[in-house]
Amino acid sequence: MIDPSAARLAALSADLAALPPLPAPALAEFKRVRGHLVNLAAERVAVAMRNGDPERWAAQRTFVDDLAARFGDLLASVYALALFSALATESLWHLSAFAARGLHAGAYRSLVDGWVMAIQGTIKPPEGAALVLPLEILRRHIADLAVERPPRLPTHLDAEAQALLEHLLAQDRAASRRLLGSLLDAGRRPIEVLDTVVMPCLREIGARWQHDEMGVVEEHAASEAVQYLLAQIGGRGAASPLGLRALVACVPGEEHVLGTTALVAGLESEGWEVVQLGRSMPQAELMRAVGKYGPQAFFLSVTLVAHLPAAVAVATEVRRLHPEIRLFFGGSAAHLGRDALRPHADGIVATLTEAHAVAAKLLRGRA
Ligand code: B12
Repeated sequence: MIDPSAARLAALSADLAALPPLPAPALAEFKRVRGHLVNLAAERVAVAMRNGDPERWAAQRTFVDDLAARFGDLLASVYALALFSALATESLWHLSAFAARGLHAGAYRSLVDGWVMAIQGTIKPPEGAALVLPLEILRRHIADLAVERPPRLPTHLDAEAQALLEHLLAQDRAASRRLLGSLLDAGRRPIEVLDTVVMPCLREIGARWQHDEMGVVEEHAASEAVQYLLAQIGGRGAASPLGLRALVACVPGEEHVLGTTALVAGLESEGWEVVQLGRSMPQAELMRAVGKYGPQAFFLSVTLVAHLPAAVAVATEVRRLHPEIRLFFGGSAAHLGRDALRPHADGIVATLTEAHAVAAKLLRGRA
């Protein structure tokens, strides 16, 4: 098995990061013909894969069609925000997903080629050439990045997290409640227990499902059991209310909501009053919620790089209409896209504890 060594990934990221932002006419052209490009790229990859491995193609065509379209969403984000290096990490995910379905790196290369050909065939130079440049760099590195099995991101579980995970997997709610209760009764801060014990379990459950180490039933049951615990932690309330109100939501398009549910529990345990909006809703509705609930802090979650332009758009609008609100981003894409988000936000935060600490400090400092 070839492992994508950190050095090779770093080399590709560095090559991509060195690219200059795209000229405005190239961005405008891409935007204008994007729908057409998706169809063309999907057709190209279909032809290449049908010729190469007809059986595999027949079995996986829905998946490949979907990824060809999502690759377009990713490109739109990467182009608009000059986030070229994100193509490296995202391609690792794609290659993993391909490998998990028995599709080799050559199939992924044909997807990238499909996009190169679609762009070159539709958008004339110099715009077309500027748009394909990052894809050509990526293409050269695909063999280096290819893995036979998806890379397993390490999850660190200490003894307490390990014990909780076992209770969650055994569907032993009473035992998981007792374990959490004993940590909290011993004086541990709920938000810290969330960051160091509960969240690592959630990430491990996600990783096991993703790597086929656990079935969808078990994953759902364990994730629901975590949500049950999260509700309990938040519901315990705080010793003293902070007198601060937070709004917590996913950016438009974003369906990965569990991080926000955990954040809500953590903020409540620190005395925040919280309104949670859950998964994706359109920007206009988010803005309506801001007007209606009047939060002092607005926490937004973004997991997929493709949703970063929507994140920037919401942030810009909040800044314009409600400059007094403190705005924070979290979630994996927020960290990849931190350079694009930072000018529009008060902070990009990694943990629940950091989210609370940074926001409370800014708001109380102002009061
Ligand atoms: C569960 C899951 C789903 C569920 C989500 C259900 C739900 N109720 O949330 C469903 C089925 C809806 C889903 C859908 C999709 N998913 Co999904 N999903 C996952 C999975 C397995 C777990 C995610 C999770 O909840 N983890 C637990 C949380 C708590 O961890 P976290 O997200 O890292 O968040 C942490 C911090 O970032 C923080 N946080 C998050 N937000 C915020 C915000 C603030 C302010 C703060 C302070 C902190 C914070 O909280 C956590 C604390 O450590 C991951 C794989 C994985 N191992 O992560 C894939 C994964 C994220 N999904 C992925 C994909 C591709 C998709 C789909 C596109 C699949 C498809 N073809 O439909 C769709 C996209 C949907 C959309 N439009 O958003 C990819 C993303 C890869 C990539 N980089 O592109 C992953 C990595 C799987 C994979 N390898 O392919 N998914």
